[in-house]
Amino acid sequence: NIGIKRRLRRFFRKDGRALIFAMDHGFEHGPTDFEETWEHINPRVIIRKVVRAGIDGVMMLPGIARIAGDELIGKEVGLMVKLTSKTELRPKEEWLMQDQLGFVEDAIKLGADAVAATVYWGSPYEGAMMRQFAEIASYAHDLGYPVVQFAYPRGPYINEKYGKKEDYRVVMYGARAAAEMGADMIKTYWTGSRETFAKVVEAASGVPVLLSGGAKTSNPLDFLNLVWEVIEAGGSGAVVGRNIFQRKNPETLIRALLRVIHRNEGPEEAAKA
Ligand code: FBP
Repeated sequence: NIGIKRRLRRFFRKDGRALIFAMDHGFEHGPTDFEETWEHINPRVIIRKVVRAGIDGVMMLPGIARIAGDELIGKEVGLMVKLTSKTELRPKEEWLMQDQLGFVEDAIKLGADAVAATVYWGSPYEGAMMRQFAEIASYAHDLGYPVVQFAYPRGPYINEKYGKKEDYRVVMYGARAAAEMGADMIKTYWTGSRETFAKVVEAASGVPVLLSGGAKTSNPLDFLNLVWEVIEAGGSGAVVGRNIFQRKNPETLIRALLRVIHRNEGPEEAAKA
């Protein structure tokens, strides 16, 4: 499908890699995620910064795309609109479900280049999220739009059997399940080592696997190092939220991340440039 291929290229450079900024935290975690860098609660402010630093793509929910999507007009930056989420206001047992909050048509009207949805593999609500993803993907694919799966193993059975959600056997399983469902891009957790992440990439059988950033590291070099490991493992880049917007001046780190991702530079070298 040429539409899917063309739109994927709005995120991935010729090298097949991308750095994407994630900005759905005001919904998924709540505005307190922005407490330390409150000026970034205004999506225009942070989006201007990440675009200026050369980011490849931006991921947001439909409402923020309506508010600040015009910041991307005329820029070579892919727009990914995520169509599922959850708040942390709901009862904790329900945190294992993401619900649909918008439709493929909404994303298209906003000028999206891709749509995204989460599946918490292993959740008691896994079936509902699979159906949601299948509906979104079937419709988006018909119209030539790529679909990104945030493939996150999560749930009591996983903790019981594997000890943690980042165990590579479950992350690999989630990535494989996403590929089997027809995802065009997969975002998932770091598994703790290059060797294990390489297995996740292999299990995805050619569907690009991107790192889900995670909590801010106090030393930016640690995060650069993590992304470098992802690239060395065959990963296709990273989708990063807190490690970007929780820093007052994220441009320096973004530029260094782009050097690691697109120029194969090691973390120290990239940080010095
Ligand atoms: P981060 O880089 O801040 O982890 O952002 C990536 C992301 O997937 C966001 O899109 C989402 O809001 C957040 O992580 C969810 O994190 P979690 O469910 O692990 O708390």
